[in-house]
Amino acid sequence: MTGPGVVPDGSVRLTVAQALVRFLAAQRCERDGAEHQFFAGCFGIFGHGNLAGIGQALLEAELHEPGTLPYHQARNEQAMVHAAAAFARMRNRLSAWACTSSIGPGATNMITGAALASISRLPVLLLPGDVFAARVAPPVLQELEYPGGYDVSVNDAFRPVSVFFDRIWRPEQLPSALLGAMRVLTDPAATGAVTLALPQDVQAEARDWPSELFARRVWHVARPVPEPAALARAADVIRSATRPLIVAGGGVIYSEATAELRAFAEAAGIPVAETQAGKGALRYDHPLALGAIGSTGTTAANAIAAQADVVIGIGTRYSDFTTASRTAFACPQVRFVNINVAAADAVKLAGTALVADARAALTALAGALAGWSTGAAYREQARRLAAEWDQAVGLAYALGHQPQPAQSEVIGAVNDAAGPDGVVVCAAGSMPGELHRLWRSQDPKGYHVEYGYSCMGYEIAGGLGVKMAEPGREVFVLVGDGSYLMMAQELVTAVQEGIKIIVVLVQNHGFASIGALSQTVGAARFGTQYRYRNARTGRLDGGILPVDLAANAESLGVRVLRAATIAELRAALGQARSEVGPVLVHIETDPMVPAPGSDAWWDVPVAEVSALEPTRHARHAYEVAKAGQRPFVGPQAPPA
Ligand SMILES: Cc1ncc(C[n+]2csc(CCOP(=O)(O)OP(=O)(O)O)c2C)c(N)n1
Ligand SMILES: [Mg+2]
Repeated sequence: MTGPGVVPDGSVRLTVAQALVRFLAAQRCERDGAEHQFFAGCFGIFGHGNLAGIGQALLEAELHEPGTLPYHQARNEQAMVHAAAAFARMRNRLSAWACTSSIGPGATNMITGAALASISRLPVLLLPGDVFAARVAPPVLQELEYPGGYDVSVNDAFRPVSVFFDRIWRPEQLPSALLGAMRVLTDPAATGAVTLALPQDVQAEARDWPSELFARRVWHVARPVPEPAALARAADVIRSATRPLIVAGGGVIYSEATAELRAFAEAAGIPVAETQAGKGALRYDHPLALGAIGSTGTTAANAIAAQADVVIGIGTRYSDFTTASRTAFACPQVRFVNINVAAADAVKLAGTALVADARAALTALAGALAGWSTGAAYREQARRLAAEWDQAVGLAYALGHQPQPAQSEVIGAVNDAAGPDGVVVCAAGSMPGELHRLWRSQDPKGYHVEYGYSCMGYEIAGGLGVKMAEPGREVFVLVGDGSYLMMAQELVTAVQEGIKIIVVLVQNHGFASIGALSQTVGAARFGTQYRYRNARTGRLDGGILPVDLAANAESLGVRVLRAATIAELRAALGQARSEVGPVLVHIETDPMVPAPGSDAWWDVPVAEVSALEPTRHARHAYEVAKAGQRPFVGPQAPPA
């Protein structure tokens, strides 16, 4: 029998799993001269598909090289991927976590997390266990016997949701798979979920590895500069504008380009609207800040968008929420200049593409446009519209709605409690839209709403990841009752690790968001409330269910504070700040109070024929709105 260690020719004898762990611990990342460890650690839930391989390797690392790849337990595999994605987002994608799972259900539980990470371009490394490569006694427990081919396992379902996928059928494949994985994880244009599926037997197999495999390796995160000709084209388009608008997306924040954005906007006098991922790029009270754009946008941003002749998208993938399903940009001559590190995004809406890092491009554009500016009347109009909107926000924060408060008042109280340094975390339900419109953001990293996948259940797990990435900042997780019921179990992880998050649970007995949407499409809030089945009607329209989610959280070991009014909520948030461990604040709100909006559209097709009058009515409204949709948007002839 051979033990691990350096063998005489300089190679190292380790299992595949031990080699993998050692490799991950040696990876570093550098941008702008700052270098650090790339992997902060490894989340994991063990089963027969990973405990003897990766599990054993993590144990050895913990005992012999503590701190190199620390292991963290999670309760649910999907949640651990969410925590990893949130961590990466908070660190501007310069650090990541690995996630190890068993085979079968443990692995497929990670698929939703993988989709979220890939859609929002957040680096996570997934290490699902896989079926035996040797296939000597199939099927292994939890193996899908795919009749069409024995090389298929459930892990093939990771392929479409991963930006890189490989399965290590043989130990020799590991080194090149690892290099490929690292390249993608550290490339801002390509990053997302990277999956290395690890057959259970291969994980435990030993091999002599060249010691260079484990050498410290630095991955340099580039800031691609714009090509001069492309820069000139972009500057020409912008110079032709009289009513330009900047749409700041997540790329501005990941690139740490917010100072350059402000300088460019100020010099050129261009107002700035923000997507969900880009919110926080410019302080809410900056004179050029229009706030949220699109379906969940402000009246200010959407009024300017409707008349904009040039839209400068920076680090945005122009989701349907951003473009209000391609109705937001209504000027017939509107043209787009798209600054994006990913070429696929830069060409959208038939725009003039500027493939580059956001910071590099903004610096270059500022130079190319030096001395050029919009007219004073336009800038003043933008400032006035934004001020009007902020007044509406102030009113929504202080509605004084009785007997139960409105959700907008909860958002106002949390905004005050968060102050300039707190971070708000949310993902699904009615809160992301209200937060987008109403949250007064003061810091680029203070607003963390995951709206690429808008996955119910991301909130608490994501909050953990945010706090782990920025332990010095207070983290406020806003979660609806529906999302809490979907996935709240990582509260136990917070208790276990002593991770201080403040969860604000907004109880409204069902899906306020989907209920409201259902009403607009003529579906009468069907199936969106948590109610007993009514013996009389046979429908789910009985009394409210007797759930006590505060008691539920308490039973998991979390400190719970119950608030019935906004005054009590404010007091509870103050107390929560002084606690050391995780806290949950429970409040019930009235789901029927709408927050101020901008009447922007979102394309949700309505039944074309129906026996129901409200549906027919909704279909008519749908067709009217649909007529304003511009599926392609350009290219238009430049103004003469
Ligand atoms: C995993 C998942 N399933 C379904 C949806 C569709 N969906 C979006 S919001 C929502 C309801 C959310 O309910 P809750 O968290 O209570 O928030 P509320 O709408 O009441 O504000 C649903 C079902 C989703 N976003 N994610
Ligand atoms: Mg709800």
